[in-house]
Amino acid sequence: MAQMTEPSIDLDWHALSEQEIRQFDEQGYLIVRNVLDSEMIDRIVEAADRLIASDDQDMRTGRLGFKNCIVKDDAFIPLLTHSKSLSVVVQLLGAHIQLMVSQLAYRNSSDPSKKIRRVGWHRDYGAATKVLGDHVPRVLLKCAFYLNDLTKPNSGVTLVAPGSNRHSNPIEVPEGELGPKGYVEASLKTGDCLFFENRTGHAAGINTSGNVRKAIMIGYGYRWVMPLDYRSQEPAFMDKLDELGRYLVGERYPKIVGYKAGGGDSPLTPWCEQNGAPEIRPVV
Ligand SMILES: O=C(O)CCC(=O)C(=O)O
Repeated sequence: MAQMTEPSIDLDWHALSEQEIRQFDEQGYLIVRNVLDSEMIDRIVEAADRLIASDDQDMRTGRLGFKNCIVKDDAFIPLLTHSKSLSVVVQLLGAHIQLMVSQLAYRNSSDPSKKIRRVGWHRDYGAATKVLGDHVPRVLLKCAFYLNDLTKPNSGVTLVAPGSNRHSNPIEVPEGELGPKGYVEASLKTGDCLFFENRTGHAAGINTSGNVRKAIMIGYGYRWVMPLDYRSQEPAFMDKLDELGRYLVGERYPKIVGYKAGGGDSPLTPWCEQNGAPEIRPVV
C-alpha cells in the first residue's frame, strides 16, 4: 500500500467534478466562478492601478501591462498560492509544477463606432512554438483572474477557441468573423477565473465597454519546462514567500541527496493524496 506523506499544506481544496476536468481536457479551458473575494480584488486593483500609472519600465509590456508582475507588489503574492485557483491547477497539471509567468494585463476601451476587424489569435509559449511549430504539448496553464465586470459583450474578456488544444492546425478565422467557428466570449463577473492551456487558441477580445479591462494572469507549468518571464527570482522577493511559494518559483523541495525519478519531491504531493487527486496527471 502506498504510504501517505505528512500533509504540510493547510489550504482549502476546491474539488473539480469529473465533468469539469473532462471539459478542460477536451475544450482547453474552464471557467471557475467567484475565485477571488472583493477584499482581495480591491487590494490587487489598488496595487495594479498604481503600477500601471507609475514610470516603472522594468518588465513593462506596452503602456498597460507587466510581465513577472508577481514581484512588483506584495498585493499580488497571495495569487501564487491561492487555495481555489491552485487546487484547480494541481488537479489539471499534477503536483510537479512551477510558476511560468505572471502578467498584469489591462486593456483600454476603444471607440465603439470604429469597427474592429481582427483580434490577435494565438497559442501560448511562442519560444517552443518557434522550434516545434504547432506541435507543442500541454506545458502551461494560465489562470486569468478578471478584476472588473465583463458580463456584457465586448468588455474585453479573453476569447477562446474550444477544442483547439486537441489539434495542431492554425487557428483559422473566417473572413469577416472575429474568431474561429464556435469561439467563446465568456460572460464573467469580477473575481471569476478563466483557466486555459497553451495549446488553446485565444485572443484578447474587443473592449468597447467604456471601462479599462483589468486582468492579472498567473501561469503554471511543469517543473521540467523553463519559466517564461524569469530565470530566478531575487532573494528579497523569495524572503517574502512561504515554503510553498518558494517551491512554486523554482526552489528545490526538500534538498534531496542523490537521484530521485521525477526530479524531487513536491509539497503539493501530500495535498493531492489528502484530496484523492493524482500527483502525476498524464495529458489525455
Ligand atoms: O489579455 C488578454 O485577454 C489575452 C492575453 C493573452 O493573449 C495571453 O496571455 O497570451
